Amino acid sequence: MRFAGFTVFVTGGAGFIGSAVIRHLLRDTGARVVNIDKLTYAANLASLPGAAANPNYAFEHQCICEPEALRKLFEKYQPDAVMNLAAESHVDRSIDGPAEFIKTNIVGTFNLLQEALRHWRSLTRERRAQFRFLHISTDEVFGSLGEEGLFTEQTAYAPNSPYSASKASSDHLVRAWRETYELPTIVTNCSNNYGPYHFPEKLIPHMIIRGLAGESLPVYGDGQNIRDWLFVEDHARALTLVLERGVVGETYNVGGRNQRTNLHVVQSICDLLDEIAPGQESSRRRLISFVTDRPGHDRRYAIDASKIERELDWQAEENFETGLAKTVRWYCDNRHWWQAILHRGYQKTRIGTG
Ligand code: NAD
Ligand code: TDX
Repeated sequence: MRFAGFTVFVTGGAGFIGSAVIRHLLRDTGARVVNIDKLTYAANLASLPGAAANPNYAFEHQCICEPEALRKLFEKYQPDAVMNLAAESHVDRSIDGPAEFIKTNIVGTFNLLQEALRHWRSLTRERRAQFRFLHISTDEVFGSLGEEGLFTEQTAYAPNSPYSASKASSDHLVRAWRETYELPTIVTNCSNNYGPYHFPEKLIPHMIIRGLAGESLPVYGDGQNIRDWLFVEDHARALTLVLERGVVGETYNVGGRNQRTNLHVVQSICDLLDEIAPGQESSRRRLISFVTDRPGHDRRYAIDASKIERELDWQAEENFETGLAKTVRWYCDNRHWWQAILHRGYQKTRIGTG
């Protein structure tokens, strides 16, 4: 069985992508998983149903900005790999309050690298050769594309938001720890994820939840910004493949080849909601309203995923239409999951206008 006898640290495992990675590891592999999470506003242990009772799972309520406590976790669990998904992840929040992004995304990654390095140096030669530090990054580090072209692993970094600048910084640290100290690191850069258990501040769940309530659907700017959508479970599979077979020191772009304008995404959600959850007197498309643009709003992201497809034999299984239909249905069938977030005080109001 894959990863049998392996202990994997997943930081940010109570978040959207981290929880998908843990569900996949526990369901499909023999890995022992340690979820290290600070439990910020974006975390939700309800995204890991059944995990607490699984003998291959442990949870550590821990911030990655605390090096001594991290050191104790490395000593306690003696991991074979670290998958770093702990981050502040929302661009609009980074516009209003960049400090947490600098702390977690840059300083937190630095601490994790330092403690991973200390641990790695203590291992036997054989275990040192197997050890991996997989850092999960974003295509936003590459900046914005014009009408043509795709991001490749060779594209130069040009981050435009406090969020993407903090991610770019952490990617550079990870590279430097490989080049300078020989820590076996790999970086992945993926496009916009979507799917079940996505925190309601992000475009797709935001529109589903507001659409269900018959509320206005705020599209930033002219709605012609393009994102390249990746179903979160396809991403989780890609990450464990990179962990298993990726080449140390390399970077891998992960994307689903699903470029869509934001307006198209929101219109598709309206049409799916009309079908799955009828009840509005006319099409929910009438709820769409164009609002003030996001400052520094990147126009287009698009990933060339041919390296991971070719070298690691990974393919996205969902296209945007099948993945979006599954996602809308999931939010309709699992209202308790997101209603609990609203009850905890999450406001669906506009932020990040500068
Ligand atoms: P998320 O916001 O849903 O979850 C982040 C998790 O990290 C939360 O559980 C939170 O509690 C935890 N966390 C935050 N600060 C922490 C700290 N200081 N110490 C420990 N835990 C902390 O994020 P996500 O969407 O799951 O993103 C995961 C990673 O993937 C991030 O690095 C993000 O930059 C990257 N990424 C996300 C997307 C996307 O579309 N969601 C796309 C590309 C890259
Ligand atoms: O209400 C909205 N209206 C709107 O038009 C919201 C919340 C968003 N948008 C637009 C802005 C973007 O063009 O939709 C697009 C997607 O927005 P977000 O969901 O905020 O995602 P994005 O800014 O593209 O970043 C996401 O993908 C890359 C993740 O949040 C990042 O963590 C990841 O790195």
